[in-house]
Parts: sequence; structure tokens; C-alpha cells
Amino acid sequence: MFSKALARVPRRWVSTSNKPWYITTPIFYPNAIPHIGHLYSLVTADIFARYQTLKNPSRPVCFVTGTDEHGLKIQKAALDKGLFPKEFCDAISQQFRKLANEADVNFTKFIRTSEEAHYTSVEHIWRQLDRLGLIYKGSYSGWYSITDECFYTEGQVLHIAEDGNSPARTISKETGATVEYSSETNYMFRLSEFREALLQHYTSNPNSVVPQSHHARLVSLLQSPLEDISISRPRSRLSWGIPVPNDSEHTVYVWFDALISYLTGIGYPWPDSGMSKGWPVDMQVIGKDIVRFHTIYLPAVLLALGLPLQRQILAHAHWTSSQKKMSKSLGNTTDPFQAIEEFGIDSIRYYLAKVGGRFQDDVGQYWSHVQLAKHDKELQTILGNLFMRITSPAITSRMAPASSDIHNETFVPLLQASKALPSLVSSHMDRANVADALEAVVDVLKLANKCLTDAVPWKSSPEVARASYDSCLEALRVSGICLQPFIPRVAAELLDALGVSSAERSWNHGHTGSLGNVVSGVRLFRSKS
Ligand code: ME8
Repeated sequence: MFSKALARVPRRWVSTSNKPWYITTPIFYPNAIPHIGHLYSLVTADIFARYQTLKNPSRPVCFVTGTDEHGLKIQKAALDKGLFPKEFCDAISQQFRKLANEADVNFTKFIRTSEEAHYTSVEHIWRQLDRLGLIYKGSYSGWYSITDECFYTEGQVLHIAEDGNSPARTISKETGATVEYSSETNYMFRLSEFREALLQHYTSNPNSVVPQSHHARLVSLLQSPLEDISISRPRSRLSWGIPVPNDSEHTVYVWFDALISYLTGIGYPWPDSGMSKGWPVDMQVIGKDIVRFHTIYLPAVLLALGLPLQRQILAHAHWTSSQKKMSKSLGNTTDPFQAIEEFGIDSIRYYLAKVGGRFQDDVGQYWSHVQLAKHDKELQTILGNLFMRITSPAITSRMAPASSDIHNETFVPLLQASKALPSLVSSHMDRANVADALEAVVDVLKLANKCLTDAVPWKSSPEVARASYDSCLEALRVSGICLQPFIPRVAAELLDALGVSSAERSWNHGHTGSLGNVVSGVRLFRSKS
């Protein structure tokens, strides 16, 4: 039987192992084709993954993303299209994979929960929890939302009376999704046993959930008792899912199945003799709508299994459209493939990171074609035009030969800002602030543009032309290195044009690297369609 001693955070977890750095995105429901919100989670995780590789090139990165294919929502969507769920998922899952590829997202594993390996992993965990006495059969009466794939208590729903336009209905207070009443026999997980251990974990690890507001809410929530949760649905209702081991009358609840994908994604169940090569996950990027599942349900299961908890959960805000969360069910989505085709992926990544990279709240995070075009233009101006201007014959043909004696006061602040840039970007990234990290690079590029305009090197002395050239190229080199996580294609084109060798592109080279043969007149952004 389960002993409460199990629900404690073992001390050994405090030590850090020399394992790959592991990051995940949510696994997405393939009930409809992906939209900008999904691209945003993918790009956000990719920025952190690329940054890690640049900071620590010898440490491998595991990056798991994928699709969450079971459950009533998918079962229903497939039925509406007259397809078998697996066939339906095959097609749409492929779209998510395609999006990740088109967005230059460097995932190392794309998991599908319909894979056999995942069934094995879920069954393995179910049996272990059962053996520990953490699963029992109970009767569940309450509300269920197919849209949210979530159980709600009476206190979490709102009953709306019939009016002239719509019939009476009941909705979730939190999401507004329609819920339906069900009374059924389910398997339950003893979540209630884990409240104290979770509270202890979160109070002693204040950075385990960011932004801080989510951490504070969680700690406050954990002051009150947790109820046990239902982890199965009757097979008669839900046939598309993993059968409960030894009881084929029941299907594993889709969230229980989905959360385990983070373990399956790096080869769980791994041999008893050792831990996996990636666990614990270092960062989980999720939308703020699914914080509870990742900060309470998954950690409780991990505690039960004696596995270390996730190191950090980054809960981002939502992109809105027509003042509502952009979502498949509301039909207010933007097609990311079209946006990529029109602007090129780097401009989209730039816009997503700059506007959505503080992860605070939805205010201002509305998707706008006009804003996207503005950001695209800004990037071309501050980066593309700067490179064209500084390498143009108007400057290069008249500048004095390279010499360490040439100094020009106009460029001192730029050289200082370039030197300080990698550390400044790092300090923002370490606080999970992608927008300010990117903004710091933008500031240096704007300063370079301003210095150039002030110094008018195409009209000034050969020494001024030389000083402009050297300092702007150094600013571009350092910026190019720092931009790699955010806009990898353009950053690579820039570093190529500057002749920076591939061995000199890691974060350390921001301080110590050098230029090679600079190619003049390269139009950056040429890879855009
Ligand atoms: O919840 N703005 O899948 P999902 C920003 N399968 N991000 C958004 C967004 C928006 N408007 N809409 C979606 C599920 N997202 C489960 C997850 S994980 C074990 C299972 C992003 O397809 C956001 O990260 O409904 C959200 O959490 C994620 O897509 C999943 O959306």
C-alpha cells in the first residue's frame, strides 16, 4: 500500500547531474491544423534550446514536442470528418511536424501519443501507481468539457438560463467551454496525498514556475486540500485512448496519458540501473491554460514514481484575436504557414519573441498583420540596411587601411555596448525574458545605425570611414552571434557575410571572436520567399 513517506521530495534531487539539457513544448491536440499560438510555444522553446547550445556547445540538448492524439475531442473531430481517429491524427499531426520544421524549430523528438512506445510507458506507470495503492475505483459525478478535456466541480461551472437566442447551458467559469454532466465509475488517483510535498517543493524553489505570478497562485492554491482526480473514462464513452491495464472497460484519461509523453519522449521506462539521459526536464514551455496539469498532476505522479520534479515551468500568455484567446474552437485563428510564406520565418520569430517574450499577460499580445509588417520592416532596416550601408563602396573605397591608431569618439559607446551585449542578453535569458534579451540586441543595432548617420563616413575623412567600418562590423558580428537563437536564418546569413567561421559562433565568441573576409553588398533576408 502507499505510504505517505513516498510523497516527500528526496534530498538527492538537489544535486545536478551532467545530463543533456532537456526542454519540452506541450504536445498539441491535432483536432485542427496548427495556428499562431502553437507556433509561439514552439518558437519560444526553440529560442531557449538554441541559446543553451550556444552557451554550452558540448552539452547535448533534448527537445521534445509532438501531438496529443487521444481523447473525446479527437474522437469527435474524426467522427465529424467520417475518419478513423488514427487516420485523422496521421494527417493533422503531420501538419504540426511540418510547422516545426518550417519554423526552424530544432526538436530532437516529435512524439505522437498513438505510438506503441508511449502505450508501454503509460501502462508501466499505471501499474506502478496501482502497485503503490495510489489508484482506486470510485464513482465520479461532475462536469466534463470535451473542448478542455477537463473535469470540473460544481463550483467551477456556471449555469446560464435560456434566453431568446440560446438554450440553457452550463459552462466552465474559467474557459467558457460548454460542460456536460456525467456520473460514472472511474479510476481515481490519490492526488490528495501529495499536497504537502508539492507545497514544500514550490516554497523551496521559487523559480520553479515562472513568471512569478503563476508561482504565487500555485503556492496559494496548495494551502487548501487537493481532491483526488479521475484518471479514466468508461470505454463506452471514450474508445479512442489507451485501455486501462487489466480492465478494458475503461480508457486512460487523456491528460494522464499526455503528461507521460514527456517521459516517453526520452525513452521511459529506462533501465532500473540508471536514470534517463535527460530527466529531469530543465524547462517546460506551456500556455497559462495548462499550468495546473503541469505543476500539480504531473509532479504528483513523478513524486509517486520517485522521479525528480521538473526544474522550471515557463507559462506563457495567450495570443488573442478579436479580444479573445486565439483558439481552434473559437475559430479566430491565423494560419502560420501563410504568415511564414508572406514574411519569412525570421520576421515571424522576431515578432513573436519581441511582443510575446515577456510571458506576462495577454495585454498587447493581439495578433496583428499590421504589427507583423512593422516588425518585418524594422528588422530589415536596423539589420539588413545597416549591413548594406556599412559594406557599400561609398565607405569601403575611401577608408584608411586598418590600424589600431584610429579612434573616433562617436563610436566609443557603440564598441562598449557591443562588448557588454552577450552578458546583457544572458542576464535577460537567465531570467526567462526573451523580449528584453532581443531588445538589448536591437538597441545595439539602433545605436550602430545612429552612429553611422552621425559620423557620415561617406563624406568624412578616411579615418572616420575606417572607424565607422570597424565598429559597425564588430557591432554586427556580436549582434549576429546573439541573434542566432531568435532569428537563426538571418543570423547565419549575416555571420556568413561577415566571414565568421562556424567555429567562432558560440556565445563565448561574442567576447573574443573575429571577422573573416567580409562580403560586401549581401542582401540579408534573401531566403524569404
Ligand atoms: O492543451 N496563444 O493542447 P492544445 C498562445 N494537448 N499559445 C497558445 C494559444 C494561444 N492563443 N493557443 C494554444 C493542449 N497555445 C494539450 C496539452 S501537454 C501534455 C498537453 C499553445 O493544442 C499553448 O502552449 O489545446 C497551449 O498550452 C498549447 O498550445 C496546447 O494547446
